[in-house]
Amino acid sequence: MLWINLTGIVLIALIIWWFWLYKEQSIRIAEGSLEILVKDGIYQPSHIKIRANEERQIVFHRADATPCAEMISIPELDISERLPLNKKTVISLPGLPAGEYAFHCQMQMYKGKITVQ
Ligand SMILES: [Cu+2]
Repeated sequence: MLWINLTGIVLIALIIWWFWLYKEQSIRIAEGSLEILVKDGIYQPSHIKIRANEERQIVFHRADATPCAEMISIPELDISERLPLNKKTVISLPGLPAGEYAFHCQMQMYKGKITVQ
């Protein structure tokens, strides 16, 4: 019985740890540009942070041949771009007001978000 409880505690700790780690994967673009890899159904990194009112560039590197990965759009910014396979596509962001801006492929299977602070 004690053993089962211990296992449960370890499992819960692992889950908490995983979620904590997962959240920490957001990346801040301090200046210039950042590359995002488009592969295996996820953007890596998928959550980026930038400061408000500063221009930044995001370089999308598409390494997934499925049609799903072909487009990138940021609806709030009216940005929609085709990503050629195995090439890098630069998306320039203007200085933005604080907020959250989602980006995704046309089917919304790839998902990411930009937090502007
Ligand atoms: Cu898709």
